[in-house]
Amino acid sequence: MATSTPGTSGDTVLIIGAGGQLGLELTHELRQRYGASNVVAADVRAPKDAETHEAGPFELLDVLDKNRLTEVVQQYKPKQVYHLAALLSATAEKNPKFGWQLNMDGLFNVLDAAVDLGVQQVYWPSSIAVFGPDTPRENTPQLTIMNPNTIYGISKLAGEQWCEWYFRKHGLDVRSLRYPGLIGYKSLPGGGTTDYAVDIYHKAVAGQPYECFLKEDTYLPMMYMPDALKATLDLMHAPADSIKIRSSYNLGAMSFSPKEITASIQRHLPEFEVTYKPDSRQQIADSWPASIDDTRARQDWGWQPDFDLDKMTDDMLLHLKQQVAETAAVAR
Ligand code: VAH
Repeated sequence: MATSTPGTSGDTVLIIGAGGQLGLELTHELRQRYGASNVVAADVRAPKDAETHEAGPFELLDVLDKNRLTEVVQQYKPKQVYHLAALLSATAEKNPKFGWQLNMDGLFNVLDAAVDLGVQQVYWPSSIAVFGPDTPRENTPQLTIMNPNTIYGISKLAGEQWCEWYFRKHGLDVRSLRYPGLIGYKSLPGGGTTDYAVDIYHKAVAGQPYECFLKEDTYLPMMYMPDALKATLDLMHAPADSIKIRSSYNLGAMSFSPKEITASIQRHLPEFEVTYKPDSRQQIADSWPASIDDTRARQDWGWQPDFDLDKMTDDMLLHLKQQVAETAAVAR
């Protein structure tokens, strides 16, 4: 089935969870590419940033409300739906039953609406959280032992299998990536175990010390947001017959520890200090891979990251310092 590129003939794209860390950045990126009026942002609460609200259409949508979801899909007839709404790892551990409900029933509602209402493509993010403590931690393969021990990871692993089932049984073109920890300057993360790697930059730019909730030598796979956006759109634009994995692709860019990101920041801010006070998120981090083998993504649809740790740090600090200066100018 030929799929038209959204935004060309006025085709629309719907982003569910547009207010989240990835959703906000993906909304901005897609609006630049397809035209703001063709990208509908939807979230359970009104967006904090004016751009998402003012630049293009916004709909209040709780993805657990099937009738409201049907209403929005029938109104805009999107060619693509990006379903990003979920509870992340640390939050879901504190609220496991709702975490399961939102991550699973939300996905079912979107998959069913796509099949019933003729949505051409669905994107759904998975995570390295699908791996568990007995998964090989170094260069974790695409196919390996998968015994996640967080509700978030269990829901993402189950979701991957459901996406593959909807592809096999209904022919739905649903695509997915196992994101590593994502780091960006445009939006604050919410409830992730990897979020220390965002918080640390904000503290450094504010001239404050940072107390890290993971041990200094905790290696985790990470990715700068521009690379995550590039991978997502490369995957969604790839020809359908090049997508050989319909559960979810391993995706990697770099791995680092809190000690290494601190040293990277200190290249610019030598006075910056970090202390370590591991909390419950340490156990989650210890159950995840240290590095990812994403050979299949590179082979099937040409994945290639652009950012390493120091290049990300240079860009993050540049933009965060600009944000601080702009905020100060407005305050004057
Ligand atoms: C989390 N940022 O920490 C997410 C991500 C690999 C981690 O899925 O829960």
